[in-house]
Amino acid sequence: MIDFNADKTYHASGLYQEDGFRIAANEDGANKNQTLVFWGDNSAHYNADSKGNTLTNNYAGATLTLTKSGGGTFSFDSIDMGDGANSTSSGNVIFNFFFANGLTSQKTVTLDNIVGLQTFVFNLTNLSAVSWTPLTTTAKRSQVDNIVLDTTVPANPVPEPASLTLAGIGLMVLAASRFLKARADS
Ligand SMILES: [Ca+2]
Ligand SMILES: [Ca+2]
Repeated sequence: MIDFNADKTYHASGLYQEDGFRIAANEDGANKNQTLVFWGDNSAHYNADSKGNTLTNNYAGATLTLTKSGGGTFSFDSIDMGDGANSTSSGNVIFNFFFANGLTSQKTVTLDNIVGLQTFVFNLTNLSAVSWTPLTTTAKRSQVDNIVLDTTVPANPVPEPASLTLAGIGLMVLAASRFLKARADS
């Protein structure tokens, strides 16, 4: 789980890495390296995680993209989100999901007008990237925390042909033994 809690002081950046994952800002120009903001203990009222820290998108409409460092597929289970200043602002954030097979999907979530984090569950597998962009006026900044990811889920949970064959042989042996027993009993 990416919890951002290693950062306890205010600072800005354009790239964050934790647990073998990276989150990068897409913005071009002067603001690129200041898009990701850690409010830290000095701005605790902005920080939606009272026990640690979050990652805030500090520029309106900027897209953040999550990938594995060095590439690879992963599962995206859930993410906690709040508005950028931990206020009562609500609004929409659009998620884009990029699957390893080249397909994409999109989902818009609505941040509520309650202070603090709320959890959005996705449970999507075989992803190569996830990006999100705050859309509406009051939520053009957003903060994220507790991103639950899984890299251990098999890329393809369908049984291997070899194990299917073994199961098939097992069934044939069982049927044959029943047939022989039936003959012996008669
Ligand atoms: Ca945190
Ligand atoms: Ca909220």
